[in-house]
Amino acid sequence: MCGLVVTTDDTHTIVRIRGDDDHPLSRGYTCPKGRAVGALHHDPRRLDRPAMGRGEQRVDVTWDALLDDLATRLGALRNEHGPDSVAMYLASGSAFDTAGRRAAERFLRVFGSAQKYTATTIDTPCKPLVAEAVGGWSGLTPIWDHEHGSLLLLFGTNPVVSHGHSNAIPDPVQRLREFRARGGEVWVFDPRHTETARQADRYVAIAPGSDWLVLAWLVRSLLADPAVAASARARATGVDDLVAALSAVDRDSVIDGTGIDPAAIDALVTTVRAHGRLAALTGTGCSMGVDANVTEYLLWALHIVTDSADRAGGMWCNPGYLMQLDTRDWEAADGVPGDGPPSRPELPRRFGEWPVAGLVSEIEAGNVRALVVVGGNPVTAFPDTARTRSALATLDTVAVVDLLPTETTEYATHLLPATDQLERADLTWLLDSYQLAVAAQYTETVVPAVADRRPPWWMFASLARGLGFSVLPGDPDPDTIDDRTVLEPLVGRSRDGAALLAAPTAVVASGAVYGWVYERVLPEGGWRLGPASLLAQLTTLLARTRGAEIPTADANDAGTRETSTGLTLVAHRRLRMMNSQFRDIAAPGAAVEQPGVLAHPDLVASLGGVGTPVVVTSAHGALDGRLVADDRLRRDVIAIAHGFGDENVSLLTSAEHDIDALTGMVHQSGLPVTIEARE
Ligand SMILES: Nc1nc2c(c(=O)[nH]1)N[C@H]1C(S)=C(S)[C@@H](COP(=O)(O)OP(=O)(O)OC[C@H]3O[C@@H](n4cnc5c(=O)[nH]c(N)nc54)[C@H](O)[C@@H]3O)O[C@H]1N2
Ligand SMILES: Nc1nc2c(c(=O)[nH]1)N[C@H]1C(S)=C(S)[C@@H](COP(=O)(O)OP(=O)(O)OC[C@H]3O[C@@H](n4cnc5c(=O)[nH]c(N)nc54)[C@H](O)[C@@H]3O)O[C@H]1N2
Ligand SMILES: [Mo]
Repeated sequence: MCGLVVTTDDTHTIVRIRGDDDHPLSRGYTCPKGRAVGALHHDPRRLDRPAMGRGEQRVDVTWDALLDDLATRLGALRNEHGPDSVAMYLASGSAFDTAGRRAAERFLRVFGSAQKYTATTIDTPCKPLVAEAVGGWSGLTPIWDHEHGSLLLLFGTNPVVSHGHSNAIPDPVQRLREFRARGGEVWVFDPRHTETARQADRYVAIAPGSDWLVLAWLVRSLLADPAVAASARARATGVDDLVAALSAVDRDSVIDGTGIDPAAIDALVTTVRAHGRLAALTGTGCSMGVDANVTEYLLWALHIVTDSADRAGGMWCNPGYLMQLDTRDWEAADGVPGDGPPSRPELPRRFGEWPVAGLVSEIEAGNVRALVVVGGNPVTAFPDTARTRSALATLDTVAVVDLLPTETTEYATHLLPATDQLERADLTWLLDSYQLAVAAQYTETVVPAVADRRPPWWMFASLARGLGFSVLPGDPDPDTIDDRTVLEPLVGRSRDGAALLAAPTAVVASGAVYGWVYERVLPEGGWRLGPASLLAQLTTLLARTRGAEIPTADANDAGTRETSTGLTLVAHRRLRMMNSQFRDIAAPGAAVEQPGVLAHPDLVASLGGVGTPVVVTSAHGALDGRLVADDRLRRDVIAIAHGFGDENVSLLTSAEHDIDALTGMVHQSGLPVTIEARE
């Protein structure tokens, strides 16, 4: 998301990387991962040659040999067991490779397989779900109107480290400072006093899993004003259903359930009323929890009730420089999911894919016999690590497209070395709707590809030809074209293709635009504020709140020396990593992140001090780790970042239990855990 200036010498060695001062969105800023792409390019462990076989049997082969063998196997499986015997997992590493991602998706579609899996259902399916249920189209991504807004509420997101969840926020500290310098007010709700909380006007140490209660109280309080309710009815259907459901929320249960100081709750309601319009964003702290869908639903309700949705000073939806969503007509979707995969019929099929939670059982059941992984690391990312590993080991064909060896490439029977960010031309296609402006960037190849690394679009185009079909328009011979040829049709359909190709950095067509969602997308009658499935989940959460307790700030004071219960595990990101990437690659002279179980210093002391080896146990598994003191955390919370190999937090999650019924999302944050010192 950040513009980089890369300096090379005449041997194509990367000698320097810095933030691009002329980039209109990142303005000279880049995070440590950006500065490390040179080290990634030159890393001696990089996959340089196609290889086949596992373990001792693995040998380097030619591209022809690998692609012939893979095409023969996939073709035979399709004939014998049907196209659904071949599955594909597309993940983070493919999200920033526009040509490769599109070619891989098209390959699977034309091959005819329904077995498509992406990282969405282990990250954030609540967002497309709610967009579809409330707005009629899953592709609506609300973006903070940072130039015109005056109030920003952040729930379970830490953009100073992550640079945003579904909003791309490069240069986050400066952005927040500018917003506040113009009179903007920022509130951060997080069980950890985060790097972002340091930039905020108000920090609220909320109990994990209780964001929905704050939002429920806010929406209820606002709708209690008849004038507000009347204006909401003019924009939305279902307002009265929502009001009825929220009548069960009272101030005391909100204070109890969130652990928030009553004065802060009242101040929040007053602040929201005073500002009128606002922007509120969530991240994985909400999207990975039990209350994910309800939180997101109430967040949308808050925007709609305050007339902040698709309006200046609130949230806008970015139609995109490349996709130009505001020039199309959309048919409202009904939100009804398709059936799950045969071994897990209860899992919902949404947005053309099945939840990741179903892939391992599909392999175990013998339905999936070959897996193609494109830029993903299922062994660290999927729930229930041991089961994922065993399932992968049983497959005769696992093709992995990656840059580096990972826990997952151990299981590869076919290893396909890809070109990296500096070795390929690219376009900000999947970021199009997430940007803070209507903007895009096209970049040429910086250095030629090293060794036998190839662009993934070339791999899928060649593989398709071996199977008798094509994934590229006009069926060109992949050996005769380059990245630019593949990207040109997308450039040509953009707002101004010539400007995009000519610009040395990103081009901005405009800042926030409003009103196109009302005009083009909204179903008859406006927003839908009373979708039955979400109201039902809200009602269930409310019933649970009145029946049982949610841990509050000091619930953990009973922690003993050896064990501590009443703890909740939360998810968080690390500055120098991107999931499992960059955990061992840094810019020259910089350090890499170390794994650890983050806990409040009092808890750390009660368990034996910093560095004590501990076992963290959830309902589904156990993890061995070492204690790290973090005085920013609530006492009843521990935090473990995702992406480490041995101290892998996915040892604690399950593909079978704790799955959201509407999305198939694996619960990865807000899990009850215990922790004890290891002997
Ligand atoms: N540096 C870096 N950047 C990244 C990534 C990375 O690994 N490293 N990963 C990328 C990816 S794939 C993603 S999905 C995004 C994620 O982007 P974010 O969601 O912004 O990042 P997180 O650090 O996971 O922020 C989650 C926050 O939620 C808090 N939290 C946990 N539980 C709760 C809760 O119940 N309620 C509330 N209110 N807060 C809670 C955590 O303490 C944490 O501060 O980041 C992307 N950017
Ligand atoms: N328990 C638990 N589980 C989680 C999470 C959590 O917080 N807790 N977080 C979840 C989240 S938010 C996400 S997004 C998923 C992430 O799940 P994944 O996307 O599967 O995980 P990554 O570790 O990002 O793997 C990306 C892979 O792509 C490779 N890669 C990098 N660049 C390229 C490229 O240009 N081309 C190709 N072909 N490959 C490339 C990298 O080397 C790496 O192996 O995990 C989820 N799983
Ligand atoms: Mo993610």
